[in-house]
Amino acid sequence: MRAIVIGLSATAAALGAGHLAAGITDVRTSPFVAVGNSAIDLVPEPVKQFAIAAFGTADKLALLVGMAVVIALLASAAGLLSRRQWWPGAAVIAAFGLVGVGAVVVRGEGGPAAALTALVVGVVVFRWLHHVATTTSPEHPTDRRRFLITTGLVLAGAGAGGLAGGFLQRWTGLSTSRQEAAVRIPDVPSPPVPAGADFASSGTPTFITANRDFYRIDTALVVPRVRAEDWQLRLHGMVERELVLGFDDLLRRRLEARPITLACVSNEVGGRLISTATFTGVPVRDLLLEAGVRPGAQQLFTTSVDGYTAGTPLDVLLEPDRGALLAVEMNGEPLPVEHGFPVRMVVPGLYGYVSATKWLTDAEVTTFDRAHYWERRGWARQAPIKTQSRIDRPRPGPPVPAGTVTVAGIAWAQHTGIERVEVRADRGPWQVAELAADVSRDTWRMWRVALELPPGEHVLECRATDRAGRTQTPKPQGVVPDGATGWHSVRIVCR
Ligand SMILES: Nc1nc2c(c(=O)[nH]1)N[C@H]1C(S)=C(S)[C@@H](COP(=O)(O)O)O[C@H]1N2
Ligand SMILES: [Mo]
Repeated sequence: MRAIVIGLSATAAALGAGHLAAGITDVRTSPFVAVGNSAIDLVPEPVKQFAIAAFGTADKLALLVGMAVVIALLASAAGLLSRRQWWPGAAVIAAFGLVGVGAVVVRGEGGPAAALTALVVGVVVFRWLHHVATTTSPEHPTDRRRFLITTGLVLAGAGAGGLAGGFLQRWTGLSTSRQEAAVRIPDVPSPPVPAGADFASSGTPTFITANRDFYRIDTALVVPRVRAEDWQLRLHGMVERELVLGFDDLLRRRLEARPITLACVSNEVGGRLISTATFTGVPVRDLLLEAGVRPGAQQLFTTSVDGYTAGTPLDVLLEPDRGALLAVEMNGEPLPVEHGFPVRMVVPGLYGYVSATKWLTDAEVTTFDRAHYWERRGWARQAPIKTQSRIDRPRPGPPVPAGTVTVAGIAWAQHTGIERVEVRADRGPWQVAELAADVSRDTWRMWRVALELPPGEHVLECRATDRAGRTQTPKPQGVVPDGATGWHSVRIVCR
């Protein structure tokens, strides 16, 4: 009996802690829900049909009840396994925690923090209660009381944690808001990405970066939580008509979808702060024309809910074919919270810090007199993305077989396009690389080339030339104030 109580209490503590951690840190679902969602995905179609037929709209409830029963059984089993030593039961709880971590990670539903918290709390509490139970005797009244009080405290804590987590999640209501936004955002056809757009088989990234792999840069200690229903944008300043738009007002306008490669000015030569997604949103130009930009205005000064600011030149935003968006979707789903839900800006061809304001809430048409966040900290006011390239394979590491070595990587020159990539080994002659299918001048371009390399150490270098005829300068420059330059080089050993 005590054994079962221990198993159930520790599991309750784990779930409560997981729920609380999800409420505090995680932006989508608690580990319990993630496991449930995975169960839904894993269940074979006929069983799903049966469940829907049998339980109707209560099928989700049936699943949750079913899960609760399974968990209670596992928890009891964990307790019973541990009548002598503490660790077999703890191992069962840890295994279940790992399933939770796996479910969250595989589904890309935010970090594993909440599930890990649940795992750790479950194991620690289990060990603790087991210790209390084995050092007290059920016959002795004070010992009995001590065990009951400890268990009671654990259960109360679990309940409070679970309630607080639920409250936090409802209070911010973000997951619901995102789900509802997904339904409200109209389907916008985006140009299909052709099959040969990447050389992932040769070691380049995939052409489209999955949302969970997309690089992330911001100054936010805690990710701002804005529900779509509460979102508002004020477009004001040097305009004829000030616009105040809610999320649905935005959705009533013309939406476009297209792949865009974002890059961070802090990306070192060879760095990873570059990713590509299909963004869906309202053209910034449409909104600027609607508001009517007054003569003399120079920049669109955008502010996020957490006070971050960026300044984007109006002549860029007003170019008829620039394609800057107030984006609401990234790869077909509402923006992930950490990527700016519900609305962010993206401007092809400009580094993120001057253009890609996340959690956007204010846009002022103004002059360059107003300095934006990074400009005040010594970075350039204007920052077009520099033509660059990177070697992805081979990378320094264990020796690779000598002979034919395929060198592959990426090149980018957003809004201009890549014309040519060349690669050389050991300062020998440049060899022109094969380019992957051309998708758009606003996205990166993958390349590869086969080099003949004898055994020994080699230095590989690459350089890109864009469609404006500019070849990457070999001159190394750091990321401050407007982006790094220089050729990416990789030292490898062939054997
Ligand atoms: N609100 C806000 N928006 C921001 C930033 C920020 O710190 N806060 N960082 C910018 C920078 S420097 C970059 S490179 C891009 C990164 O966008 P991502 O995190 O979606 O990749 O967002 C931009 N937008
Ligand atoms: Mo950045």
